Amino acid sequence: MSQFDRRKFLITGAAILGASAVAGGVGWWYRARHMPSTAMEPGAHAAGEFPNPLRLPGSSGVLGVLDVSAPVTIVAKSVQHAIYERKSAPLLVYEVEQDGNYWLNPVLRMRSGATFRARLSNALDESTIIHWHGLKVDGKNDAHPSFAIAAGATYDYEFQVPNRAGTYWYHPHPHKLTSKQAYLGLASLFIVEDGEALALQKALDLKLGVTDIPIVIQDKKFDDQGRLVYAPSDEEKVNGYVGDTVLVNLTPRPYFNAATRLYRFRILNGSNARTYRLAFTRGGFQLVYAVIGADGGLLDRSYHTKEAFLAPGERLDVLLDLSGASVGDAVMLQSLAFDPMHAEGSMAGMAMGAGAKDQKGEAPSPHAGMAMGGEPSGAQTPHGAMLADGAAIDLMRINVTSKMAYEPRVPAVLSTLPPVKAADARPREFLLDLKDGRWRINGETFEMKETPVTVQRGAKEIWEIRNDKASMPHPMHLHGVPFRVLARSGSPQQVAPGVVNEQGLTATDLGWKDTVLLWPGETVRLAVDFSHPYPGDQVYLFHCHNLEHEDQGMMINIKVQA
Ligand SMILES: [Cu+2]
Repeated sequence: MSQFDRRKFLITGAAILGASAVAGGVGWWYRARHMPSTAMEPGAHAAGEFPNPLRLPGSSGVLGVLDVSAPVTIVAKSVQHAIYERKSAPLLVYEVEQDGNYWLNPVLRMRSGATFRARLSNALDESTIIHWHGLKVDGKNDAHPSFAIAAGATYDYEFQVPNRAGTYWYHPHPHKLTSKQAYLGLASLFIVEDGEALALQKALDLKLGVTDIPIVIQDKKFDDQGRLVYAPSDEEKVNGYVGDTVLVNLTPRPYFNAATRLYRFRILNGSNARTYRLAFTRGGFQLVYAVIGADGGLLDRSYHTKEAFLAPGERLDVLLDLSGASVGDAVMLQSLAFDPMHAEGSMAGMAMGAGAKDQKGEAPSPHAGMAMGGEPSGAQTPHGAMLADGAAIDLMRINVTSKMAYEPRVPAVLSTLPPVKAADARPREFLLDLKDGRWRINGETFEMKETPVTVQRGAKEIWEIRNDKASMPHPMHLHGVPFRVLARSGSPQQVAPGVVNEQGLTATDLGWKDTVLLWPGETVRLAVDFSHPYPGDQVYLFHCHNLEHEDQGMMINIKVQA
């Protein structure tokens, strides 16, 4: 079956599930639908293929939860750490020490409205700066690359966090070094809590790191010594750098042992360039799951779906109900196969896209690290196997290992989102395209001191972003100013199974957003409100979160004029 046929096949019979708001949640398990033949059956994989316990956020150590009510010093440095095949190798981390305890890439946690104070100490051998992805801050705290500090220097952050509860994250942002530093390890979550979030945790009996599980998905390449390899070719700088080994919470081929109850997964796509088409599957069936939040916290209600695309930088907050499962069952968190659309007419992307489209695909890679058919497309393991962008990947095996009585009671109303007032908003258009091997925004590539867009403070704008037909997917991220996605049009067919409303939005587009994916030929409309409390002009960034694209200059300054 050709890729095109498969695309058609995948959407046959797809229903819009999101329109049904369901209180409770009993029965999601049984409303699973049979998967297309192109998807793998998790039952076909022995538990032994997922031998590594998922790294969970504890009270310290790697991804440990760190409450940041008091000032912290965050040291960006290289450490020796074993990720791949238990081989100790260099890893870049954000390290925090308190009272003799150490956190590496801590999951920072704080209350909405509190003040965050942190000193970044740069112990790398090159410049860096931290960006607090999704947080509403002034320009000085936002990590514009002009604030990057040299090796050995420090930078002090202090800002009130006005954001509502949500799963935000942090990563480096020095110009032309972001992709490498993030890839080599520098990234983690920043969880903001408020009364509403705590009430939901209580209603669902959720505990962070136990039943409320952060899931950071990143694809990497390792060499034979277990060292991370970041060496994009010129072609990979245009297409994005994809790895052959997919890590969840820095764990390759992880398993998670679950009880017969409901789990929350806060999923971050922390990959440089790979998009995932997320599904939970069991024995050849796609399970229905509930999307309760996206980039900027809870949605108004839960939206049921069987799949959702998640592009680099985006978050998806989901509930999976295992209360109907039996001990011995296994569920796979997967990325289903999709057309990566790297070569929609662009010469530069042609090699990769042609490869993906040539896959005959009846039996795509059963799990990360296995060979894919088709042309070479960038990711090559030490053993010569490849994992093309868009390949089917088994991300994590969830083993149901214990029984418990649990009656899920998901509130019918999760939150209240203000209606989007777009009537008198000022329209502004953006075009994403490729010229001479460089991705551009309205014909521009990044110039540190130039501000191609000036917006008045307090302005309400409608941004209409169009991705050229001859293009590839671009997850566009706006700093400092969250937005709402109003509509998506011109979408490729493969988006259809995840669409939840008449505006063409998918569950990933709902609620407050800071990053939005544009497929080739698509147009999205955003409502952006440039009201803020900070004195003076603020300079923010608008860029592609395919980090190779960003570092190659697919980024512009947005000046918010006081
Ligand atoms: Cu891009």
